[in-house]
Amino acid sequence: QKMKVAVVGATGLVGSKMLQVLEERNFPVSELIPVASEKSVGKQVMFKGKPYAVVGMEAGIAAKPALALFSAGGSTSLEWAPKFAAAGIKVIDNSSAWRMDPTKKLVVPEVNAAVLTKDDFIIANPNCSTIQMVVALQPLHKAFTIKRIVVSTYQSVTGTGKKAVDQLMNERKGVQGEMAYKYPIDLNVIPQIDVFLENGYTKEEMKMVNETKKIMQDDNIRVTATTVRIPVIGGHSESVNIEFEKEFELPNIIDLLNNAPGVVVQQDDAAQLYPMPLWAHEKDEVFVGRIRRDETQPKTLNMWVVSDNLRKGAATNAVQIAEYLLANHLL
Ligand code: 11C
Repeated sequence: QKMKVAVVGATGLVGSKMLQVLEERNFPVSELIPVASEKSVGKQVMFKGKPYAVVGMEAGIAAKPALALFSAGGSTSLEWAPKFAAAGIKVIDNSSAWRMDPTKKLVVPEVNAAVLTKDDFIIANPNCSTIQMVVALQPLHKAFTIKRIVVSTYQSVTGTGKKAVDQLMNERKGVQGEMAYKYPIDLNVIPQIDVFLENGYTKEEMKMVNETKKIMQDDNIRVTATTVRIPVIGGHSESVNIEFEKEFELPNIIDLLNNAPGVVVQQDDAAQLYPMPLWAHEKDEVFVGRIRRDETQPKTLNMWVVSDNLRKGAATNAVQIAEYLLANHLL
């Protein structure tokens, strides 16, 4: 069953990754419709070796795709996703616009794809730092019930977009350019991702708190987060401290992670093997290592989780949702 697929925001970092992932995973696209804002209309994108001209929003709807993958920012999504949906087009949206809307599903296929039904016309793709964490946590939650999570992130500049990658590269070359951040990012660490909220946390931190509970379908899980930008490109890293309800044995944890869908354990202290963005770059899996007991309190674990934020954290997760819809006749 081949279908017309629109990618909205096709010229952005995540949009181009969506094209790459659709192609690599051989998603059955009969015709690609790259959609973007007016200033990108007429540009070309490449898909399966062929150039496609970028069209505007109205033309994207008029082309009647079965599916639209959106990565065009929250306000575009708020305005346009309902218009696509009203035309019978299934939208998988990578922005934060619909994630916490109780009428919309927030989906990481390894964790909660089963919530999807034929009636879901706007499906939300979670934040990158949340996705990689819940993929690693789900099998452990099932077995030992998570009570509390303390997470600190080390996030790639690609999460901000092309402007931030340019800032880092310009700084490395000593070239003056436009700043994506208020401060230099090269040779620096910025303990702020997105804007500050009234409670002193950033929006990114509260996304990790709220999205985790919604995806894992458990409001009792307590989550506290510190999210940090570092001068890295290949992916986001996270130090995660997890307190469980039940006692566990370490070999059992490693066994569960080894068998978890989408997870690769990289752990060999003697060989100094652990996950790093350098290796996670351009991979679809979530890499977990440095798995060890927190010796300061019972039933508590520390681990290190790394994934390519543009792939599993964005494009791959969206395409996996589309694959699930297709495989389960929900399109
Ligand atoms: C970052 N996590 O690394 C952000 C990017 O809600 O989809 C993705 C923001 C989002 O800056």
